[in-house]
Amino acid sequence: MTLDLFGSAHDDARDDTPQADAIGPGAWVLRGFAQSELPDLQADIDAVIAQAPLRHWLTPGGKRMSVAMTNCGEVGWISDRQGYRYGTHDPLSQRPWPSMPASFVALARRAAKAAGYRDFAPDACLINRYTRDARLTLHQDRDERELGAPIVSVSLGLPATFLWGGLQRGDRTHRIRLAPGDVVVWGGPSRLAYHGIASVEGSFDAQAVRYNLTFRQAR
Ligand code: MD6
Ligand code: FE
Repeated sequence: MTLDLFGSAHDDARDDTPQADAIGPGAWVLRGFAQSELPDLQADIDAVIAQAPLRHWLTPGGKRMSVAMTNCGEVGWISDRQGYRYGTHDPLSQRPWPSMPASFVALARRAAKAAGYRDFAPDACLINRYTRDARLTLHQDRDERELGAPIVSVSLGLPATFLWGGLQRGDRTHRIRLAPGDVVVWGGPSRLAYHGIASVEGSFDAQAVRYNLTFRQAR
């Protein structure tokens, strides 16, 4: 299910973006939306990682996640034996998470607006690094207090296959290829849709990775 956007209620998306694919009610893939900013975003990612290194969280069940993660913003997403939650401090350093770079905030707000969500004010940005063998199984993003705000997800680096399902775990899933610069925005009736990353594309460069920035209004 990938519908092109022709004169829907979301005129902003049509005006501001080269291509917006509706993938569900209130859910859009903004193709190439962050394309021109990729080098600047990567530099800012590297600066955050220098302060708060990527790490592999344990799931509550005790499994090491294959995706490496860190955070910036007022709160960061944490997983360990105690469960999933948001916290103001990096458990590795006991220091507050690095602040969210201005470039991140501006992009997230612009993308949310293009998808019809005004006044998006992210307080959490999860940075995910996927090597070629990393996966993220189907899940809902439901640890945030403000479920009225959308999720904004930005892809950099290697392309990946995004799984997009419905509100029930058993609903059929669609496979959507995400290229660097693509931005997915989901909110409204799709805010609790199941999603995941099935695979990351290979590359001749063994060092190549995919990064994903996920913006939320967590508290
Ligand atoms: C993606 N990421 O990488 C989508 N959710 O394109 C997620 O859905 C996600 O990476 C929760 C925690 C980490 C994630
Ligand atoms: Fe997610």
